[in-house]
Amino acid sequence: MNAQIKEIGTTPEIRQKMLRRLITAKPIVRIMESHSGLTGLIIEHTKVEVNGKKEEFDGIWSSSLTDSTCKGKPDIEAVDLTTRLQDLTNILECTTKPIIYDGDTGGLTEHFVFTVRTLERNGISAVIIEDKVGLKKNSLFGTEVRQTLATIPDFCEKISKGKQAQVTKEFMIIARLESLIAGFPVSNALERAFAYVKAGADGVMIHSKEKSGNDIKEFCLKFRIEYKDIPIILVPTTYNQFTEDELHEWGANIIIYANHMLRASYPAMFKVATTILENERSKEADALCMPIKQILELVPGTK
Ligand code: SPV
Ligand code: MG
Repeated sequence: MNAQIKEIGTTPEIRQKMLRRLITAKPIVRIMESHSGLTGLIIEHTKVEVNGKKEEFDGIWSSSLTDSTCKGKPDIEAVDLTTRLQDLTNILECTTKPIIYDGDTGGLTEHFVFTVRTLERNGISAVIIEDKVGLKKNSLFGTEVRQTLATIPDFCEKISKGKQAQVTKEFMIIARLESLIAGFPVSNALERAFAYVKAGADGVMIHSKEKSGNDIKEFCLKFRIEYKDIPIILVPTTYNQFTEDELHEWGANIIIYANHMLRASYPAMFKVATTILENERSKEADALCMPIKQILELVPGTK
């Protein structure tokens, strides 16, 4: 049945609803970054069997970092929604899994309400917006760069205006807490998280670049005392020694692998480029490349 649905594709409505269903049905919803139709296809179709259990990705992360990097632009909200939607459309065309959109700061509240509707119309399940203001810099810089937090009332207003603007019941606005990234303690993140949930946030994403994971664990355990059911989203890029099961024990619902498709492809492409330059021909690069026959058969309908 599932395979049949996949073959005929999906509708924006069916796709959008799927994320909430997965959150209810699964201990951990596993999301992988995609920045192109091709990476979308990998996420859609890759399946493995571990100890007799079939594993696959549940959905797709549309990352501002990888969308920007692919365009040779810095991750500072320089790539606008319209441009990002072009790539997203390629992903929508060849996948059926739910999509979470990285909305950066959400921009001005007056603009964010339009972003919400545009994403909904395209069948996106959720947008995550982060509580920063000013020129946004990637969170993984931490305090190396200026990271200015929004005031709690301002960010609450952005969340509640976004919730009022949405047309469907299912669309989710997830509040991303940047307290730990900006050098503030867990207590600051918790205070904000509680306020954002009261303002209508459908979930919270707590981010950190600390490797130990202690700050994230403390946040999750304390947040769960107050809210049993509000989804917690984690992006374990730096604290990736923990398994999904372990993160679930802390209280997490969604795990996002935020940049791995892009980080995997760049070294592979760079190696091929340097190998061709070093040898002044491509023969030595053959071993590093997919066979021609395989690329021709990769996308159905190419023949
Ligand atoms: C992204 O993928 O663009 C993110 C996650 O926002 S991070 O890069 O870790 O800030
Ligand atoms: Mg981002």
